[in-house]
Amino acid sequence: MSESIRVTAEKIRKLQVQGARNVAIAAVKAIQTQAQQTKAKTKTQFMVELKEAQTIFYAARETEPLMRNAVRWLITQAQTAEIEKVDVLSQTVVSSANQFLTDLEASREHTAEIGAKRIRDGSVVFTHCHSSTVTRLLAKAKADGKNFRVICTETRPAFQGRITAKELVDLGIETTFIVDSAARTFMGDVDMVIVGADAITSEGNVVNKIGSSGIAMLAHEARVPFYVVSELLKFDPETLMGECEKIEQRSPSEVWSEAPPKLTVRNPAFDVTPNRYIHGLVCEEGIIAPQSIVEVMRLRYPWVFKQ
Ligand code: RUB
Repeated sequence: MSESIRVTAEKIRKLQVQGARNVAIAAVKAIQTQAQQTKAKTKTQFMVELKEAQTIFYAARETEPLMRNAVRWLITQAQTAEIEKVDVLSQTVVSSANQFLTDLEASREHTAEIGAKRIRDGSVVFTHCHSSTVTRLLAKAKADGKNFRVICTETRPAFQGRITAKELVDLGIETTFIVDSAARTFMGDVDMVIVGADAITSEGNVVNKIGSSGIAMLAHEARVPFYVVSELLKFDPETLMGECEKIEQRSPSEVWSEAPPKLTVRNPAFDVTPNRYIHGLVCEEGIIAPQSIVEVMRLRYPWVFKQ
């Protein structure tokens, strides 16, 4: 296995690279590096290397369909290219990876432009965990001259909310930081909730950081619109075929490193927010009903359905 794959997968596993987009970008870049440094002599050997990388990345974090879709797309580009020479195949993977990253960036920009229009002057926005897509949207709203405040959660047990808080403060956005369990206390002060996504199922349910579904229910109770902002490629095509999105179970030691030996500690990384609690899915195609995800995917990314 190439060093770039091993090192990157380890960083992803340890949350040194976190958030669905960053995970996907890191995997794409590592495969690009592997393709550049390949020792394969034939197309068959080259494809074996790519498949090994795929297995390793899929296992690194199991609730990451954006990464899986990205890796699968790269492999298909190499597989279907009528090219046998390894150096030309390598160039194909390198340029396909560049194209994927450029398109992903363009999607985020467009999504941020669309979502920023929903931030009202003088409003209070609530967010949970760290989503680079949410931060981008808020940065765009700020750049557009909107004046708003943000309440963000700490996000136990790995404290990703601190990344959000630092980024927002650096952007000059007035930000209040709370522990996750204070969400209901503050929901009455909030005009809208925006969270990111790790996975979107065929029914339009959204998998995101643990606690998101509870926050969605609190928002529902307080009649506060709950938006999810996400690239469409976080859709998991396996869910259309009956699979449930797997929820990554992380090490109990992240919750309590010196827990009493007989105590059971559970640490699910994500939960599922049912579509009925989601006001809108903000994506590169606009603000859509989460239930329309399959239809929109078939139009925009038909290749996702080809296994
Ligand atoms: C991060 C998380 C984020 C999504 C979206 O969880 O749940 O909301 O991944 O992020 P973790 P982005 O820290 O466990 O990876 O918008 O950056 O893709």
